[in-house]
Amino acid sequence: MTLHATEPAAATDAVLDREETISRDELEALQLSRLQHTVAYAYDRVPLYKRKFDEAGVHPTDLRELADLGKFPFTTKEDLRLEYPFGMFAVPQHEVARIHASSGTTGRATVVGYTKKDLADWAKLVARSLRASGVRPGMKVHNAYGYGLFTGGMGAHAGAEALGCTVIPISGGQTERQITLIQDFKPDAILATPTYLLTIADAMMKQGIDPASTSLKYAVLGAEPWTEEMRHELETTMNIKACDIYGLSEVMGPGVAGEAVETQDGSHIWEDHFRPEIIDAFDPTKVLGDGEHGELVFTSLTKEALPIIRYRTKDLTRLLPGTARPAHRRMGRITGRSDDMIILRGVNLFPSQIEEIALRIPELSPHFQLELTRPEGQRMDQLTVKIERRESVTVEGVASAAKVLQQQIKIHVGSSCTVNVVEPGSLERSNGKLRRIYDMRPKG
Ligand code: DLL
Repeated sequence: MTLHATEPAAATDAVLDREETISRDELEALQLSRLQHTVAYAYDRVPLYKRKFDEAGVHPTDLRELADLGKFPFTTKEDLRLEYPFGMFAVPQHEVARIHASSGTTGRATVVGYTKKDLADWAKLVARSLRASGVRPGMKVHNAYGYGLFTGGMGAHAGAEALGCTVIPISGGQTERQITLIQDFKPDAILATPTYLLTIADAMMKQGIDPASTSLKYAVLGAEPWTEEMRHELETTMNIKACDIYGLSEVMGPGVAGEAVETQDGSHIWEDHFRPEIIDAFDPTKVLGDGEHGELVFTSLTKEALPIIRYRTKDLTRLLPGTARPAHRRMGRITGRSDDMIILRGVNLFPSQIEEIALRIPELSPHFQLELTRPEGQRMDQLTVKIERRESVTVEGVASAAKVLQQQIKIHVGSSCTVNVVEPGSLERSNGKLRRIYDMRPKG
């Protein structure tokens, strides 16, 4: 493996925002005053919140301490859909400086808006996340998140600019061109989804370029679930430090939480702007304690155009104490989204579990798909894991690797499945958020 001439800058050389270094007590006092403001602001300005609070019999004045947040009703994606397009906005349209939206592949798009101040806060938090992940002012940043209504491209772009970087706004796709620009422009950092970075590394190898030989030193990856095993894969093949960045459009976009390169132990949630909670996904009246697994819920503390109260993300994780930024809690890796969970004969399964297991088997690549079928005349669903072998593996090697994968899935997840090892390059490659699950069961 090639070592770079310039070693990563020491993580301690950065100047942090004041809010990154305050005490937990000071942070919670700030959260309470911002929360009281936000809840009253949402109630006064957004009819949906007034209606929901009134129905639940709560009033903004009931919020006296942070724990009182649990009395307020949740907001869901469905609420945003019903209020399509601008019903959730708390400011007149002329104060909305930008609009983003989800793709809307499964129903109506969800639309979000930002005032000028919201955009400045967002850029500040993305800059904070990038800096935590090792990116420094003056570095060249190759931004391969998709530009457009998706928050990834423009959100990451504004953050990198705010940090003082030179941004290369390539967007997602056109992988050959990405590789040319990485070689010619010599960026220090790359921003992409983990599976798209894998696509880039793979395409480099096909062209005879060693992915470890580029100028890249840092990657800031998010927008989809990924595992420690995938981090190891990308860090070793590309000779980079890879950190996580988390976010969602309804709450802001990328930069709700970001990971520190010196600890690489999960993203710190920027709690001066968002109050997180973990709830029991099946019994949402139960707010869980730190360390317990459940569904992540967010309340915005500073947003003007789209204040969001107790938004149910459907992301499953847990809250952990802060480390590199002690006052800000971390989130554990996201196991998956509750709506991406496969229930196979009573056993719950997430694609990330398969990624974790498969990447520990040296003969198998990180390229896999999960196919769900229900064969004619049968009532039982079947899971087939289609996974590419590594280039270097023999036919005998493949047969035993398939068996190991099948056994490991049975042991660690509890599901029986079929494993189909396929040729390198035969499965669809990611351009952004990768689809892992192909549900071919008869509808209805
Ligand atoms: O994906 C925002 C984003 C862009 C985050 C670029 C990071 C980097 P949405 O399209 O609204 O926004 O999708 C949000 O993506 O609820 C999670 O399920 C998933 N997700 C985002 N970041 C991560 C991550 C953007 N680091 C949804 N790990 C979220 C796991 C993630 N899942």
